[in-house]
Amino acid sequence: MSPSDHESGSLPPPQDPARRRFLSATAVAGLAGAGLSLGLAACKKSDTAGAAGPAVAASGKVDYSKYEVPPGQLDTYYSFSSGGHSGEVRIYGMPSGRLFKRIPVFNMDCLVGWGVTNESKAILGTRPDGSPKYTTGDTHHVHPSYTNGTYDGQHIFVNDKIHGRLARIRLDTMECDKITELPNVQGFHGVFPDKRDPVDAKINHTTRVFCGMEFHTPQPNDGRDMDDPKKYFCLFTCVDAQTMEPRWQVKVDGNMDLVATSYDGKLACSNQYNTEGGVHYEDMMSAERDSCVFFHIARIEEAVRQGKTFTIGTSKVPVVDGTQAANSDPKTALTCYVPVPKNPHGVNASPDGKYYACSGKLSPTATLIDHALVLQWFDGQLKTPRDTVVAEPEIGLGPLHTAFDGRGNAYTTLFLDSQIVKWNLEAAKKAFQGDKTAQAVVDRIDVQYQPGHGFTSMGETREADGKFFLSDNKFSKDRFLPVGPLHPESSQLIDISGDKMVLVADHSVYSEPHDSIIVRRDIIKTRQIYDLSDFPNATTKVQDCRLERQGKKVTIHLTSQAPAYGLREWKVKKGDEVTIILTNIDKVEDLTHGFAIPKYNINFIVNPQETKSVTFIADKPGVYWCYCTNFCHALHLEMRSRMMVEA
Ligand code: CUK
Ligand code: CUA
Ligand code: CA
Repeated sequence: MSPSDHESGSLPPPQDPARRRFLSATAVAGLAGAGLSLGLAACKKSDTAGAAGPAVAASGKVDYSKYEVPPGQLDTYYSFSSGGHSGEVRIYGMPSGRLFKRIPVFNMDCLVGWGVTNESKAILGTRPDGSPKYTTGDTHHVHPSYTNGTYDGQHIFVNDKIHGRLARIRLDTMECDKITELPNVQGFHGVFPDKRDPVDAKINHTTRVFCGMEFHTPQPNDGRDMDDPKKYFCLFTCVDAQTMEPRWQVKVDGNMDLVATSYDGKLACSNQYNTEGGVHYEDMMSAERDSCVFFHIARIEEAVRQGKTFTIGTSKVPVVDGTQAANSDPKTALTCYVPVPKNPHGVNASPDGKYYACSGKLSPTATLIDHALVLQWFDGQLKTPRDTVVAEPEIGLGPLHTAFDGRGNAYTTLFLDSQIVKWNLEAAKKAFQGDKTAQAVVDRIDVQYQPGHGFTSMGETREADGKFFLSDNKFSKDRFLPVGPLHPESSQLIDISGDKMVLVADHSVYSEPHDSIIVRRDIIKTRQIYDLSDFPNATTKVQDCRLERQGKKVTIHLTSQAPAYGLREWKVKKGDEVTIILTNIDKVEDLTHGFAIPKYNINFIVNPQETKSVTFIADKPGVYWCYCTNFCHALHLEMRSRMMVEA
């Protein structure tokens, strides 16, 4: 975006506050330069002055104090947020916007020691030299496990777009416990757990996690077919939520972007912006329509059981053919490709289980697809997949993601308009049926600026409570103190409990959250401390601390207890392979110790009653003070042990 773009004058006369106009113009000019023509007529003037919101006085003034969390009081919600190309997941309090924790997942983290300790490396996967296989990650979508259509507080699943990995986080410790690399997948973008079993009525919780693949590649991607993009294809992967092993994959036409699942467990779906199979962006937007592809889970699993599968390269995961050519008879089809306007982004299931909203992105529309009608298509009762569409309201420019309030309204982020638009599902359906009096759009509010994902409190569950909407915006520009060329992103809190949306807080967030979820705090039950018995290698008493040598392998069994480690010093020889197993035997909640060795690149923490280990080659003779990094005691600075490496 060059400064001249701001004056490009290709927009209707300004009506909104200057700052909003500034960015919209930039973004639209940028896209127009890319050969895009957008229906600018759809850009309507916003009307956001809150009058009926619950914290808005008759004067029109918002009582912001209602949304503050005073000292000593706790938030009412957790917000779990992806960290984008930071590779992590973050936990915030809502409505305060306080950052509580950053959970390292695919990234290195020298506070926790993620990528440093043997335990974290075992989860991350290693190279033959013992270093982590990858040290970069790109998290986009976080979704917890479900029971009875709502969050059960067990796990959160998060994708890694860059290396095609799925991670699971335990919600009792808020730590990653498994990472799975999906076979033959590049650009793993959308992820969603199932909400119940499609066949067994007794299984009312998450047992599968569905993973979309955005970047089509030759299969296997080993150097073959590189110049023949027609042979490239994508895979939709089902991972077992318990074992985290891939169960099966589906070959699909086109790409997959976001993923959503039904409340009855029967369907999963993914929006597709590149049904063209293009390799350049012009090709990817050449068709007027793309698709939202639906997967019939029970039929796919039956096909896998019957062995109607193939494998790709060295992967043993069974693959079924979900291409349109192989699924022309609805009554046996594994997939249903519903046409939607060009290059959609985002698909979300409504909390009543009835609809999927697919955002237009390059079309100023949202497409509402009826769940029951998709099932009817699979039963052969509909003429075409397009007959499953029950509404397609014009909502504004650059629609990306949709959230729901549980009262029949949808809230869609408008990237180009820098707005959130509230639209009513029933009104949109009536308008689609030709009722000229029906008005789908009921409210709009400006956000600062260019929103990506938006999400409502409990909005992806049956318990959607319609209280808050968070808009995670891609640009913050002038909303915060300047901090150099890299700006923070803005996450804006909107009260949606009334007829009118009311902006009630600007929170800054580190680049770059994509998706988040807002979870009622009573659902989350965390452990206060670890349990020593969970660690077979724990050293439970100071007296048990020792050095064990087997040839050149040295193991140091060590405890930490404020303000000392269980051994004051130890000696090893140059060239020894040293493993330090450290158990924090302090039982006091919050009493964490650290362990760092200068020049050896070792740095990690142990929480109360937790055990972690590190292994390294003692290749540098000399004295190295192993010291505590986590302030734990008045003698925290004195908490150190001497490692002597003999030449
Ligand atoms: S994608 Cu980022 S704003 Cu990865 Cu969910 Cu739409
Ligand atoms: Cu132990 Cu600081
Ligand atoms: Ca397209």
